[in-house]
Amino acid sequence: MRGGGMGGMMGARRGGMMGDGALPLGGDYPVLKIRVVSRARDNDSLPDRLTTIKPLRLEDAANAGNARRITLSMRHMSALLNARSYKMNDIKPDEVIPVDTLQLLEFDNGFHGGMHGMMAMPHPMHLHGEQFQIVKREVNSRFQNHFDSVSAGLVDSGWKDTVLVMPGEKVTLLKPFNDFKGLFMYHCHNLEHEDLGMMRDFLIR
Ligand SMILES: [Cu+2]
Repeated sequence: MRGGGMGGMMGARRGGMMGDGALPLGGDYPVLKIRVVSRARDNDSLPDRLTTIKPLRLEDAANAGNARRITLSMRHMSALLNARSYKMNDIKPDEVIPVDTLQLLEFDNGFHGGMHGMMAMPHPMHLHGEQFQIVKREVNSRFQNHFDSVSAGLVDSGWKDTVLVMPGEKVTLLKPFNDFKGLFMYHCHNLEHEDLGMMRDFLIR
């Protein structure tokens, strides 16, 4: 079995720093060898319908015309959300959300510019609490090759708790904040990035 896409991109990045033989962006590389040792029969069939998903509606959002923007950025030894690092009990006004509302949020990973080579990183963004739905994914044409390297594997429909935001992208989503007040984290799920501070709290009240 061959891998590619984002792994290939990481290979290219590593090669760029070390100067050794790097994988080209999207290049193939071996990840798994499967040895078939016996024959088996499979009579399983998928149900006609798995589940019904009720689409969230933009017009139901409390801020339909004014998405809460969360800008993703990397600096030397830090990874930031709206230029902030994680800190306990450090809720800023744009991180306060009224309970029982549907919110329009956008993750901006350099879509509006300002990102340079080494800072171009994919961020799998995770929001605690209820699951959300993706409204749209926009790609800055300068970063089209990053999108193309993973687009075949992206599933933007249905309920999500994490969304991959590639360099040069802006992903807009609808997320309900129903029933429970308190602190709800949002963070990059890349372990190195969250350890570098790429994590914040929403205060639902
Ligand atoms: Cu990240």
